[in-house]
Amino acid sequence: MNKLTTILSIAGSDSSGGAGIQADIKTAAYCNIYASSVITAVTSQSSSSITDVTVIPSSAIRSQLDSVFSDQIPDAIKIGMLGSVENLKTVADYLSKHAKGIPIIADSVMSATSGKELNGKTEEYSDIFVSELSPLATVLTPNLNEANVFLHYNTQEFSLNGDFDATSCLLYRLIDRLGSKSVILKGGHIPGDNVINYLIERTSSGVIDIKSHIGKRIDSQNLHGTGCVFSTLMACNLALGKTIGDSFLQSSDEMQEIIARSCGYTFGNFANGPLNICNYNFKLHGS
Ligand code: PXL
Repeated sequence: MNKLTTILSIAGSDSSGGAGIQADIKTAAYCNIYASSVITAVTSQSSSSITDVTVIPSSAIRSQLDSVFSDQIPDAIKIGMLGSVENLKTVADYLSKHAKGIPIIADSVMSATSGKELNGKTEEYSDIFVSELSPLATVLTPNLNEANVFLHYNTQEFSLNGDFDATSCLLYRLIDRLGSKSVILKGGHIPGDNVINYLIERTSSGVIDIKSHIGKRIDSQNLHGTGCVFSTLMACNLALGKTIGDSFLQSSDEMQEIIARSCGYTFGNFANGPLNICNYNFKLHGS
């Protein structure tokens, strides 16, 4: 009998169900891939705010990892919110010993849309992320704000404005600083009529390759968890053995489709509502 294809999500819980581990498991289900999970933190949040973050102790992170790996080595690993520098160090140490050759997709999530820091002090966390975790990563998926934090720029300094030379320059600096095999700069926060995602990759021949994916910007109030979904789509596509370049193009297309089908409802206080990740025929009140 054949083995299941699996991904592992190492991430925080979002009580609103839109982001974090809840989004990751739904995304894997949408891709017909089995997901196991290592929970790093429990957030109390609604679609508009986070009121509490309880960080899971690193001993429990290690024992969850041991349990998952005792069954089967995952085909790809997605890393989201880790909650603390200690958890970051624990995960990096574990994966450096046990995950050689497995695609690792690290979403450099630093704060929620509300601005709340998700991993303790962002400055300290991002520097240790760069020294310990990002060199292990196959793909990193920062948005423009996170890219600026990694490079110690302030956000105003690097706003891009669709300038191709400025974008290439930023991509080269990012991959150089982060030391990962590739970096995807997500375009959602970069102003413009289109959303342009960029991939910069060190290829096996040692050449640096840049690809872009251009999608139409969709006006939606339901975008909570988009970053989590995108990085999990990447994990699923890599778990299926696709190249980084093909996974990038396919995940960007899938992300567009998910956002496009998530516009026709409201949720909660008309804040940042959730996505329809699984293409469910959601029941709506009053229809
Ligand atoms: O989207 C970033 C993110 C990741 N993980 C968890 C979150 C959030 C944002 O709210 O709550 C658990």
